[in-house]
Amino acid sequence: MNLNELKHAGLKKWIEDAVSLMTPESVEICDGSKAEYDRMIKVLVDSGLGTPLKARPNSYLFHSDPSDVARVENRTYIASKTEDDAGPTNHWIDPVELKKTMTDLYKGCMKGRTMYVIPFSMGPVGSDIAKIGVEISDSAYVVVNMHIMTRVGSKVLDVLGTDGFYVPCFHSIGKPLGPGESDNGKWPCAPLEHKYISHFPETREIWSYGSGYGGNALLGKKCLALRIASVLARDEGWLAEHMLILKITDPKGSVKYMACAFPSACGKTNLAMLIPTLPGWKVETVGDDIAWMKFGADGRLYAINPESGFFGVAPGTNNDSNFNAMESIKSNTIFTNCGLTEDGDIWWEQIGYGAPGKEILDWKGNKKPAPQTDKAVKGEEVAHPNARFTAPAKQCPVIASEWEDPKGVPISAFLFGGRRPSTIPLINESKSWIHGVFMGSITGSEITAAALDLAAGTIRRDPFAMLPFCGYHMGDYFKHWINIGKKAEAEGHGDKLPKIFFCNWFRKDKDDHFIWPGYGENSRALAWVFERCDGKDNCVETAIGNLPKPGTIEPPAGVSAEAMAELCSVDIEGWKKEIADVREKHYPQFGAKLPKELSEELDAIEKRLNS
Ligand code: SAT
Ligand code: MN
Repeated sequence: MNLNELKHAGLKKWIEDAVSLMTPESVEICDGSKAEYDRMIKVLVDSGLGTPLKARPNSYLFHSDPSDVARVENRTYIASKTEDDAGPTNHWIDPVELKKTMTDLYKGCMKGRTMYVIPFSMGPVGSDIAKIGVEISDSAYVVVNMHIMTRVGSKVLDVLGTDGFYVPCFHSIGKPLGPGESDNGKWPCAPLEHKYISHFPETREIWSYGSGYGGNALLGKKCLALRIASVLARDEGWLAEHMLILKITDPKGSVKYMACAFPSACGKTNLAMLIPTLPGWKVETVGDDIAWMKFGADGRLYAINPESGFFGVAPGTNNDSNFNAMESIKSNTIFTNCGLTEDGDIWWEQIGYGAPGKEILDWKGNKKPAPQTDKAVKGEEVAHPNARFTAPAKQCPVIASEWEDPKGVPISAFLFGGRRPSTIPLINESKSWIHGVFMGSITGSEITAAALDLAAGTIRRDPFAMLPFCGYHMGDYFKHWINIGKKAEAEGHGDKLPKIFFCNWFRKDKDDHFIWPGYGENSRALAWVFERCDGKDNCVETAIGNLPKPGTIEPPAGVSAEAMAELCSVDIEGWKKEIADVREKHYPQFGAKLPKELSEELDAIEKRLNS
């Protein structure tokens, strides 16, 4: 398709303006076909950026520049009209000033390159929960990743019609080519101080410059599906959340869906694809990272996974930690910053086996002796710790049959969780919707070894696991969650709201050993949640919420009855410290925007703990 065939006048004008500004050598409108994917892969292999993997059909390895290996949070901006709307947890630049700076960077930035126009749908094409974006990018690597992670192509333009709404997304790697110049195997990007990942919430625009990696460049994911979508959700009365969606079936064949939020590195993808150890139970995957939820006519909250692929962290993934992920990446997968073995396969730390052969190529392209075991050596990693796989969701052996249902799946429970070596019980049901919002708002992980400038034992709070992904003031975001509950209650659907839980798979004993085995054994806590949702009398009311009644969760092998009791009890002294930490360090940052319902909740828990 060429530009003149575009039926959407606004879109055509937007592209034409971008062409005049960025001056690419050519423009291609992506149709999302397999032929297009193959052609892009050829471009990438020919330019020396992609390596075909002998061991995995239709799979490729990329090595990025060492300066371009992860999301750059300190170069990520929420450029709302006022700084107060971005809130204390986001970086803010005045939108007029930021657009000026970035327009200067965009001038001529695509010289010598092709401008790809990528129309994509977040969510099944045509679903009324889905949204459309159009990304302009000068990276073929972005095109192939977007093909996997989103629904790309002509069918999206059909839904857009002549005047439909789309989120315009600019992306440039910021590395124009001179005459005759090519990338020659070197990952193109701009230096850190020129990188910008910018969001303009009022005008629903995304402008990204200088990075080709992950969430900085695949703009459907965190930029659109979370930061911009969270603003749309606030304005339109729905929820855009950093949550996996799982389907769970009990031994009698009855089904529930749960949406779960965890900060990074707490095993979200693993939980989404968990293999239950509890006999007769089944877990299937609807999504592993993002959930968009709207109320249905029946008053229940329906969720879709806006993505169509997994962009998962590779190191640590193995047949024990996540068998289904390993199965999902056997073919048709893009790997980034993994090691390359002599027999043409990828390798990473904790993949479950040592590397075959004598030598291995690390993620920086250096030859090293092949590691005999899969243990990580800090600073000497073969794969970068944020190495990733991009794999089609449909390749997951336990993908739920309804994962692309345009109306979504009805959510029965929300789970929040983090890495908390002490205090927080295995599983705890909130007493009310607002108490659940309180739980979400204090989510966080404990720093175990001293990291960055935080002392060991400090809790790094990541409310709702949304801290880097909320496109507006977090205090207003808490209020939005409270309002969702109030609205359902006002409409007589309060009883249909999902129940809210807090879980913790990471409790440790005094010798620093995990008390709970995690992984497949987490199905025991999920089964308890399932039964709570059915109103089963399996809990005891406590000061902090409803905890499992003794005997309702059978301890897995290796967990003593005493340990189980500890996991399911209230640590009064620990909780008093928790409350003090929230009161003194966490909540004050939200200032006047902290909803009074949350400070009241804090007072109420404290009072119960003291009585
Ligand atoms: O790079 S992504 O933003 O897609 C993944 C992540 O950092 O969570
Ligand atoms: Mn994520």
